[in-house]
Amino acid sequence: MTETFTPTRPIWCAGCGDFGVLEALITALDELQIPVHDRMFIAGIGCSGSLQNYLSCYGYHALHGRVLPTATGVKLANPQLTVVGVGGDGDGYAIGGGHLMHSFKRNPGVTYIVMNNGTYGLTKGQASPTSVTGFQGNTEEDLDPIMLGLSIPGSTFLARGYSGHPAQLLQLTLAALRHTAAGQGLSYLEVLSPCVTYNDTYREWRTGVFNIDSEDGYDPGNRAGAFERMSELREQGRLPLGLIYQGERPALESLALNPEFAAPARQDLNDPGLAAGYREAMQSFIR
Ligand SMILES: Cc1ncc(C[n+]2csc(CCOP(=O)(O)OP(=O)(O)O)c2C)c(N)n1
Ligand code: SF4
Ligand SMILES: [Mg+2]
Repeated sequence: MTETFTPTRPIWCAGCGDFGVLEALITALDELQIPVHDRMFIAGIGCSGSLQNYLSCYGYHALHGRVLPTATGVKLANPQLTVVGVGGDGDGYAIGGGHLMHSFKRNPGVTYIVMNNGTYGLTKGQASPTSVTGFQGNTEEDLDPIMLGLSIPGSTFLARGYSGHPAQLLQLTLAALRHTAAGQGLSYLEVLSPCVTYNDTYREWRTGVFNIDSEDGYDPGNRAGAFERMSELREQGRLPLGLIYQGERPALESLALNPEFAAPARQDLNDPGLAAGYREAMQSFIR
């Protein structure tokens, strides 16, 4: 079957952090033995959004900023799929920012990976919501989406990796995929992924990151404690990496779908009760 999903070669600039995310995903999907035909990637618009072309999977390039609602719809239509959303900080936090908070609240069974480079890479380096003050004349404070996630009680998995730390990034990618596969809903993984062409942050991030996974006494199950620690680290100008919060709550699809009926994409279209409705629906698209 794998011949059906022949990936193309990445067209990213040499040194782009997105290579690290791609590598972690390829390894994690193989390690978890997720069949190629069960992988559904929803990609945003941006350099990061081309990731779905580079690994063996089904892929759909969503409208700019609409990764999460599209991925949620896919999961509700066919909960058996491993649904992964991928995109950038512009796609996910600017034009798609409203969907992020509602997705934390809804908790759909989707793994969402944001490649945060603090800029709009594809459109040549404008400021994004995570750009630091002063970047391209930016007068605003940068957004911390992990703290946003912590402030929304429905969120269940919040982590941050760095493409410069590939071993930890692989572990976080595996943990995110496992969280969602266990029926716990949205696993959100932000990856610090430098744009070497328009915002080369390798130098700042090498010293700025702080590994919370190796901090004695840090409890990722304690939301209030996590918020407090994230606030302290932000005050100190540090960028926390690791599993920041993990809680338990059933995924949206297990609450919203009626278990007495097959999910929409798994219904038998030969069923005479459905065939007429299906024909009618198809007919409605024909002028
Ligand atoms: C509706 C709409 N508005 C604006 C654009 C132009 N546009 C394309 S990509 C992009 C932002 C990309 O930034 P990001 O999501 O951070 O991805 P990156 O390229 O940095 O990976 C913008 C504004 C668009 N394609 N569609
Ligand atoms: S412009 Fe930046 S984000 Fe886009 S491929 Fe190049 S390094 Fe990566
Ligand atoms: Mg970006």
